[in-house]
Amino acid sequence: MLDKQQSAEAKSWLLSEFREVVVSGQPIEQKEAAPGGRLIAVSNRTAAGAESRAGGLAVAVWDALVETEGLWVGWSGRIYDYPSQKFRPSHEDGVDFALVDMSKPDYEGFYLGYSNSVLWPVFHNRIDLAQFSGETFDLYRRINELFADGVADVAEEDDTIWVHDYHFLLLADALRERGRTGPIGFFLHIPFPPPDTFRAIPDHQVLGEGLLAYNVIGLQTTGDVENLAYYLQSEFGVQRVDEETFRHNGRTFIIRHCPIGIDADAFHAASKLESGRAAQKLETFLKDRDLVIGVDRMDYSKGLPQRFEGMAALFDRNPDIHGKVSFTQIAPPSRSSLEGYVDLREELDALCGRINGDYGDLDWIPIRYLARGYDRDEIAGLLRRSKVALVTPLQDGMNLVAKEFIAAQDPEDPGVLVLSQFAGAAEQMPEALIINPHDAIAIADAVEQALHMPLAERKARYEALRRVVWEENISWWRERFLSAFDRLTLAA
Ligand code: ADQ
Repeated sequence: MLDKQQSAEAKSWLLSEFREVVVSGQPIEQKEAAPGGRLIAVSNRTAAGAESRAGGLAVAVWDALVETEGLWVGWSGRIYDYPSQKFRPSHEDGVDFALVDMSKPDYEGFYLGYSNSVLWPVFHNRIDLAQFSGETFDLYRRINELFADGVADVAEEDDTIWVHDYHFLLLADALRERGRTGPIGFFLHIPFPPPDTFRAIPDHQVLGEGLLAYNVIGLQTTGDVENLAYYLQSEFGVQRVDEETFRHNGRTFIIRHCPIGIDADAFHAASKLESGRAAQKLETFLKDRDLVIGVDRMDYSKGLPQRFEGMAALFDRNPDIHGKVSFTQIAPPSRSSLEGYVDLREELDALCGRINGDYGDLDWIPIRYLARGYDRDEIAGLLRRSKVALVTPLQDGMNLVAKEFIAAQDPEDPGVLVLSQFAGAAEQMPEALIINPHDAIAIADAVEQALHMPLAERKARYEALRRVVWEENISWWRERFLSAFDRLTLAA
């Protein structure tokens, strides 16, 4: 069984006493948060099995739970023909898990359907790609209830439940229906869209009410906070008490801007260790050319075709760099059974072929595009070897690759980050070369500027970016989110 005692010892940063939550002098709710409460993370994908620790969410939550010996509730990653409603306990490298298998119809309706064919596109400003359907919404709601049952089975009232991402907008509501009054927080890894974009979802009010059942909501940027705040105020008459404190129906909750960070020390160390291996592997292909790199999941939000067009514009306008600069894009396919993703793959294949055909030579391939994953350490080494990183999503909650690129650099000879104004990271990283990812010429100009940037300017930009990546790292993020629960008490 799950070892609650063991997990309980490592959560000193959690709520630690009985509390009366009070705002403006009025008691608004009674909450029991006794010593012994632990952290329970809930997310669709977990990091059970080392091979699954590559995605942004997996990496961030794994690091947080390892440090605190927490419990992680989620999907096992397995799909079966029969329904499964039992969460199975397991333990791995200091973290307890409770995992559930999914039936094929549930996976298709909940994960591929509502989560990734409605919420993902709408939240990334692509209403045109959304496939609204009452049927998949019902499945979404049912899986949120299934998870609520799983969490209710393992959670004590004094545990802090930390729910992750758009798959579980309705989880707190379902837990409240099951009688839970203890603290529940929610962190959204993707952007929260402008209110009218969110309103395009036929069930937006149910989702909005679902969010109101959380005590703490964490979002990546101040823009996301304003979008959600404005939506809740205008749709439900929620009252804003201060920048991050809100009241509704006698309850108080916090919406806090919590930009996610990385383990900068670990990434930096890996990049130093691995840069030799990366150099060796790249030698034949790269020779003494400058490397421009992109590392992304293959997703339409990442702006990959636009980035390829930007590189084509660079080669078109600068014949003198032919043979001297190479662009490598690493892009492992994800959600590849969905239409938008199939189209993207075809578009990238065609673009890459065209650009190499137009500009390449017998001894030079302008664009290398690798549709596969690499381990984190190898990515760290590659980022260190790169002169320029292109992080140019059309919309992105944060984008960890931007921070990883900075963490990987040699302080004495740092590379230059070209960053989309629509990545959440742009708010914290204004010293990058900020561009509009829809503008191929702007991308080309920024890469040209980066390739010619004097060392002193590269160092000055790097130093400013380094500060934020190290100071606002993964531990800072976790503490910033969890300390919002204390703010509920302090608001008295
Ligand atoms: P993602 O959309 O997955 O995450 P991102 O933030 O870039 O995007 O994180 C990707 C992670 O996977 C990085 O750590 C990166 O190094 C790794 N990765 C990418 N390509 C890889 C490859 N080919 N092989 C191995 N590893 C690879 C979501 C949101 C983001 C938000 C994160 C965290 O969409 O906006 O930053 O969650 O909150």
